[in-house]
Amino acid sequence: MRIERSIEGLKIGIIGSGLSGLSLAALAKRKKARVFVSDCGEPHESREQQMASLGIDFEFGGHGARLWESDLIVLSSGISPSAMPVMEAANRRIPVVGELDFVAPYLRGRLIGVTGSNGKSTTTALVGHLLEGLGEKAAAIGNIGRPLGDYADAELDFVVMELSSFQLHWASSLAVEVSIVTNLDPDHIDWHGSYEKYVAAKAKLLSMQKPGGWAVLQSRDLGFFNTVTSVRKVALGWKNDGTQTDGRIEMQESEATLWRDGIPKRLFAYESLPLLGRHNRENAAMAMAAIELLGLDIRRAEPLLGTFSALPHRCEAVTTISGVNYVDDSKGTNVAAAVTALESLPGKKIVILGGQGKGEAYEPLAEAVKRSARLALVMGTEREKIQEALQKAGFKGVIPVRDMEEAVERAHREALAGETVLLSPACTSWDAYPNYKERGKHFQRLVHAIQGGEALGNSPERT
Ligand code: UMA
Repeated sequence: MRIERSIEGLKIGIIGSGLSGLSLAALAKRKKARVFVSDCGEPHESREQQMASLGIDFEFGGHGARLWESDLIVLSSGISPSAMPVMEAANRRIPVVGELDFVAPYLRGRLIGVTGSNGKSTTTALVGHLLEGLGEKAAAIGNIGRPLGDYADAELDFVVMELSSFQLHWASSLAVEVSIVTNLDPDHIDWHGSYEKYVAAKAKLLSMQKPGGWAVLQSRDLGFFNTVTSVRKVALGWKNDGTQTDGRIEMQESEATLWRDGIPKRLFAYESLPLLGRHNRENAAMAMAAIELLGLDIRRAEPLLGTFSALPHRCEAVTTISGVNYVDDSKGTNVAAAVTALESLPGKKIVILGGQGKGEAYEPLAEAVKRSARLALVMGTEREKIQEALQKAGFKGVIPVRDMEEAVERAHREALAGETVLLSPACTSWDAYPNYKERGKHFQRLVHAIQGGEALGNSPERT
């Protein structure tokens, strides 16, 4: 359901008081609705202060009677369809709307939507960086950590949105001009119920798109989008597999080229890109293709790639100690991301794996670990499952550890010069941390403590 009319005076209940919930609440308040935020989690001081300062009523610790008086319930980004308040709202026939449908009517400017299993934050940030560098008023927002509601009514030329499968699941209408699906691999299976449903949520980005708009996709993923015929497709591949699409991105030896109507146009030379790995070349090629498809000047955009830096916790180089590189890829929260990190960084790895699982199979991870790691330190609630998969694949270097502190301490003791200690857990952080950023920061603090000569027992506490 999309919100088309004024919400002034409506009783709006917001589920969740995290980043997206607070932003939705502030937007509803600006639009003069009567806003009530309901969060089943523990009371949270800074959120309470923010809501109080905006004159927004709230509750923590459950979803109580006042929520059920709402005329409309709006969901934070990641609320599951099986969550209690969603079921209860259905019983009580209270309309429920997701974040995108609630905010989209207030977004100004040309819309670009980016989704995918991995690389979507980097690609979103890169498109935003290129647009800004070209002198456009642009913002890179959404799942990247900048909640959509904050950009309602902002006077922008371009809005680049990173969209999660959760946000897309709840969306019914979002007419982007160019969509990018960086890649599709299993992720969030527990939330969606199956890989097919996860992919169907992602495919909605194209089916909601403006007819005649452009979609930039991986050649190998085209099959998932067969039923969407209203948009023109550009398929990316490292080899021309002969697939017929409206355009294609050819990833060659040293540069990426976009072909349209039989005419090649160089997107960029790989040497212009300061990011590591083949996956980042694909992300950059998709971002540059979007710039071209929007009708902007890619010749002027190419040098701007050189001033783009890797996002934090995404294959981020932390430091080098005695010839050992420490790399923080805490954002590697699914198997495909960890496999990519393992395979795109040079040399042998000591990889730190584990956390909370998402219902994924670990066999592909085990194969990648076997190929490019010497040791794997496994922790968290998925410890036994990952250990079992690695051992089954015949990998001999599995070491179960208690927590991050023991993992870093052990990795430091075992690593040889020239090797890389890589945190790329293939799991979420939610069994031990509020989010992947805190997990990454904790890893980095521990590494810096070792570098400073501290014994890890005295290292700063996790926050
Ligand atoms: N809650 C309820 N009732 C429920 C369920 C949850 O009250 O039935 C409450 C929880 O107690 C919590 C709040 O809802 O307080 C939800 O908080 P959250 O931390 O899950 O979400 P936000 O802080 O709003 O952050 C969300 C995105 N999180 C998710 O989709 C899980 C952030 O993406 C996003 O950056 C942010 O909005 C701004 O748009 C994070 C993420 O992990 C990075 N995304 C997933 C991913 O990238 O794989 C999709």
